[in-house]
Amino acid sequence: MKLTELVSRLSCSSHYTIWEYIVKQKKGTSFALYLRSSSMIKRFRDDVSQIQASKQERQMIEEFIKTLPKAELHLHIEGSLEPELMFELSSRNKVDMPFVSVEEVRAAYEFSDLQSFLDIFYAGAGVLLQTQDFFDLTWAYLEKVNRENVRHVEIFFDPQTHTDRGVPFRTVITGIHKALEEAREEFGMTSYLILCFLRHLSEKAAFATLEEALPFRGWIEGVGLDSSEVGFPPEIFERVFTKAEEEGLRKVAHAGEEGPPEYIWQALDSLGVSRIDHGVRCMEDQKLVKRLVKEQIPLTVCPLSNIKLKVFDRMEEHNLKKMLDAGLCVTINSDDPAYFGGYMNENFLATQKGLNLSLEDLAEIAKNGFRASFLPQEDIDSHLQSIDDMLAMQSTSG
Ligand code: ES4
Ligand code: ZN
Repeated sequence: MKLTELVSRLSCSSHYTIWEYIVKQKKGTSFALYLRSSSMIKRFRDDVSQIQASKQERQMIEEFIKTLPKAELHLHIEGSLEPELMFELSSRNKVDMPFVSVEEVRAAYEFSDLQSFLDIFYAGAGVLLQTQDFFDLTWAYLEKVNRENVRHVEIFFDPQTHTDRGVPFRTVITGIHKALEEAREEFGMTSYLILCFLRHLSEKAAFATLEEALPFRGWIEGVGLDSSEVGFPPEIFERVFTKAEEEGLRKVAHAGEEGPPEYIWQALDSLGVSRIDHGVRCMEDQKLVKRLVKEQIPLTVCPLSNIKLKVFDRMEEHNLKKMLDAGLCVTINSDDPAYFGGYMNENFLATQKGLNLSLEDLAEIAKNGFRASFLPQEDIDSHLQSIDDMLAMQSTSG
């Protein structure tokens, strides 16, 4: 550690007062530190080793998170549209944007709740028009998370956001699918695509979307339910989900992000989902927690999203650790990383820091990501084994 950094940290330390040490600045960059007594020197040394130890621990945790094999199960591909690509596509497609710079776009990402975010999110998706745009969007996400050691992804897409603007279903899915195929070849990354119905639109519109999807059935693993939650209970879509099930599709739904535990019950009982997206409000209903634990229904939690959308005020107040300790199958995901300030590793890091998660907690969460995935059991087992191997290495080296 540089002495400059140390001094700036020490000046925050309650052990020292301005009278106890003198800091002299030399040439504006380096510092000398004069300590007046031997007890102060001892205290100084103790503080130095404490700071160095906590910095080393932080680095070790960061390295551990980076190296952990991870699965992302809750990612809206339109939510990975970074402002730079948004600008590139707006000029390529000659679509007007109400912003003049990338900085201005980022500055607009201050949300008060889910709806305030969705308004901006749907506007941003307006630059996506051609197959190439959907390819570029998806490829940028896959390249990014490949560098974060994400080995498997299950990606949501919102066809209605595009078909309602006149972009054909085929255009959307072809671009996304091609990128997923390339990532499989180039990175060995596995993936599934999940079609989400927008719950602020009608049951009829959802049926029409499912019909449009059927010619591409082979490219789609499951269906989901997203968009504005409160006022749009899952049971509205019961018949659409039944039809999806008849087509052999898997079923998931957003529930209990802003909506009450009752919506989670409905997602389970009316829609028959095998996974709940978000689900953090389940903790308000102990009977529901019992059911989710017993059936090990996975919850795809998105910590940075929850902070950005004010589901919790601060990460320190997030209930993820309580959920984990209650025996729930909790996973960590990024939701809409371009809007919420972080991809997978940033979500793991911020949660670890806010809730003081142990390496064992982190490994368990990463394992849950694979357990909760739709991968064949033998693939799940091999990912779980690689995480166990990593933990074993850690305990021999640490
Ligand atoms: C979403 Cl965070 C969230 N919740 C519900 N629907 C969504 N679509 C995109 N992000
Ligand atoms: Zn979501």
